Amino acid sequence: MLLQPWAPWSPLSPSLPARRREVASQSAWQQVPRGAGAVLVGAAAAIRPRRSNTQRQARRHGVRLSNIKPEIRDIGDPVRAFYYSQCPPEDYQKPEIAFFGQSNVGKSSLLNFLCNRKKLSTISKKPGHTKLIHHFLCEHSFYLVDMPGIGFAEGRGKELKQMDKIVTAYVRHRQTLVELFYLVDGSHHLQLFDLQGIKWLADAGVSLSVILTKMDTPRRSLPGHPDDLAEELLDGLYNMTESPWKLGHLKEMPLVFKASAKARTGREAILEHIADIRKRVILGERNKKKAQKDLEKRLVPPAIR
Ligand SMILES: Nc1nc2c(ncn2[C@@H]2O[C@H](COP(=O)(O)OP(=O)(O)OP(=O)(O)O)[C@@H](O)[C@H]2O)c(=O)[nH]1
Ligand SMILES: [Mg+2]
Repeated sequence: MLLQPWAPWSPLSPSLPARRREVASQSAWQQVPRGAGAVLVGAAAAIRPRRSNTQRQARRHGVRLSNIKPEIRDIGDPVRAFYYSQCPPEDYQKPEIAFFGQSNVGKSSLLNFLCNRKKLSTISKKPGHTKLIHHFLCEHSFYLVDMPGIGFAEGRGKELKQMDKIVTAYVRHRQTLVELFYLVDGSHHLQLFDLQGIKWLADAGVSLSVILTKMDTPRRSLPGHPDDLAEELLDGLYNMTESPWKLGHLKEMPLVFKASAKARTGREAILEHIADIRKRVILGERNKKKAQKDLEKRLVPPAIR
């Protein structure tokens, strides 16, 4: 086992062949590579019976704006993916909200905390614990996605290379990814690595917010740490080289939330934000359908109307 540094935006990252869009829409079980191993076959096989069942449940539950509450009660079994093709098929009715950031920053702990479950996603002190992408179907209508960490991770070179590939593929190609939470360790000094990571995602066109984790750690233990890490982070993002915000490519700076899974703080604000995103997705879909209908009406010749 090696502790190796890696980042999807580093020049050492294995370059990813351009994927065609239709690959993502193929069924995951059709794409399990030969000899992928029992775990992978099992994970992919688990997707098949769930799909029709979930569709039926989603139809029965019918997602309406008034049904969307800042609470997560119903959570399905996770779909685990070691290869990108094993992620659940993209479904525009089920937007995805992902948790991303350095290994050990507290992604899995935060997901458990938000869902109010202790063992939904396993946690560990060792960096690089989560090696697969985990899709959790919540309320039959949206996914929370626990990602492998970036940065330093324990693992074999081959494993890390695959983690790099799947993270890059997911971030670059996932059409149903509506929001990505980039987690920053609030108990440490701000790192250039995180600023680069956020910039990399923003440049890739990912809609993102930041969560400062482990906010229970007393600030006094970090001499010289500024009072407000959130402000330091936003200043850092704005002032970094080729900042898309400073250049005017992006208008709004990311929202910054503060949370602690240990002290159980910051949950409500994040859940409210998730509910808002889900509402915006539904409204966006409605507007799209309405615009399509209006267009169709306009295209019909007046005599027929
Ligand atoms: N003090 C404190 N520790 C936390 C908090 N959240 C997580 N931790 C600890 O941080 C360590 C890593 O937590 P994980 O949730 O496994 O982190 P991760 O980002 O999922 O890590 P990888 O899966 O390795 O990428 C564990 O020892 C947790 O107990 C928090 O809010 N406060
Ligand atoms: Mg994890």
